Amino acid sequence: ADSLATAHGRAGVTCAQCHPLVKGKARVDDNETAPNAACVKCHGDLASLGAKTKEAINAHASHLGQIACTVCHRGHEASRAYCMNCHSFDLKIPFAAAPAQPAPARPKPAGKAKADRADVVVIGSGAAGMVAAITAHDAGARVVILEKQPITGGNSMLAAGGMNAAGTPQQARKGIQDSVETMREDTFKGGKGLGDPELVALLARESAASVAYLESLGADLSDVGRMGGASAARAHRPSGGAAVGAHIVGVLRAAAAKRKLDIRVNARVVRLLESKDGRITGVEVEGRHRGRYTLQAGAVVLAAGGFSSNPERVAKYQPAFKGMTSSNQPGATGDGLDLGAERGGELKDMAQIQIHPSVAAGSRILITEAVRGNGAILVNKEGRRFFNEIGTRDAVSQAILRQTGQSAFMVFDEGVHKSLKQIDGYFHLGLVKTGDTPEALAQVIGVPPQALRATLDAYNAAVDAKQDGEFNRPDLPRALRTPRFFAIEVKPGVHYTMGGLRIDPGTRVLAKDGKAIPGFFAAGEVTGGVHGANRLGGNSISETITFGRIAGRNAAAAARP
Ligand code: MEZ
Repeated sequence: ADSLATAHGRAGVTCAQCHPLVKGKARVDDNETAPNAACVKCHGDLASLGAKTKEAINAHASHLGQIACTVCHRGHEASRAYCMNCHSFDLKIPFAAAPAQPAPARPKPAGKAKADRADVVVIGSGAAGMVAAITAHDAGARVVILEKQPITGGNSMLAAGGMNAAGTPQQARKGIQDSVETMREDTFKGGKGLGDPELVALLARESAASVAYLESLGADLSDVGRMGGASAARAHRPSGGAAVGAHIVGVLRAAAAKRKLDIRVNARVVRLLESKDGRITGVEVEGRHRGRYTLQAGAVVLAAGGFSSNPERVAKYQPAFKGMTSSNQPGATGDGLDLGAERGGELKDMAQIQIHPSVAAGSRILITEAVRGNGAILVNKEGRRFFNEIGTRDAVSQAILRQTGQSAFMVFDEGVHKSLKQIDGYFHLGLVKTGDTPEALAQVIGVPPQALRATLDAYNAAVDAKQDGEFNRPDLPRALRTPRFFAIEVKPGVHYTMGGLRIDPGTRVLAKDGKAIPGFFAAGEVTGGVHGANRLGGNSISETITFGRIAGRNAAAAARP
């Protein structure tokens, strides 16, 4: 039996080279800073390793950005590529299956004796948490971010299609007619009237300022596309149509690093601390190495995300979604909801769970709605269109589930491919089938060739006439005539949980009696009320930035009145 640590030992690397002693003791650090620095010193950083890697799937240059070596390469236990949480490639990683050597005695947990203090503790490091932390820091608060996963970014890291905002300079430059009122109406209507009207209005009103805020941190949100259920193109994303999430998370990581924010990964919050009079006063944490410790705080912001990666909880609220794949990162299990509910926070709309129409069949890989937004159509196994492709997600998903095999082919041409950089990634992952003609594509995917040809001819005629008589698709951005032709088989997958903790427009968490719980704020998917019964594509990142900013500002004020 061998492990990375024993192999290093054989090569003459001493324990102290990876675990240097500080005043004669090994430093207990959930971020594993020293072993990671040692990896980089000997092997180079991720960027240089990425440049050297020859394999087609280059785990050292992934969409997860600059993550620590020890996320995948474990010293005293079996290694595992983090990518494998979602992907199923045949990635070779040294010491993957080798049973680990008995680990050297673990340093004793520091325990409660060594309690920390911060002004604001933020739980979760997706966009909502990062923005709340950066905002609170900029307002003068001492902030700690706690993240249970070994990497930062949460689900925001995987966001693809864009960030909705109305009334932006980007829209004006492209001549797009939109308004805050239209975004408000679309969002409320998309959520079937179940959304909290004040929160919906706030989302729309602040959306352009949130885009400007991200730009002030260095984000590129110059491309604008249209998403399902939106009356106008308002999904902002990087130029060329690159994925919005990885870009924004990179920008937020850099902004946090510039401010030297105290970010602790591998640090799971197990309990919110409460004073006798019901104020939230901090958290109890279980660190991977540090063990249990407490962190007192003037205010806590919960930004721990939703529960789409918790199949049991999804099935409890929506038995019909039992066994469905999910597009979410593995940490989206809903622990934050439990933390908040245990302290009296009211949960609302918990049964409102969104399935996204297009997850690549047999995988967890989301095929962004932006592909349809930029012109792709959905075709069934009989080679026919069956629905308005840019309808709301609930409606499109249900339409797919009614088709043979409960799946559909997303069909597009080179014109759509060229319009959206993200599509390159689907080719890279081997998800795209190709044909020089519609008939050739039909042969490859096993649908009747004449039917697919007729479907494309009818669709192109509708685009020319600017009128989709058959399915009433409101936006027909381009005809599908430019060879080659492509298809990705898609099925609905659990994507977003609309329910969560009830908050007021100041992001204060509300108890069942409608009163705010002092010192307790929440933002992002862990909250309920913004999206009602169905979230529109592009509204999630918008929500995380807008409500993250408010939470950070108000938490800092509450902590340092
Ligand atoms: O907001 C989303 O969930 C989104 C835009 C997803 C996508 O299809 O890209």
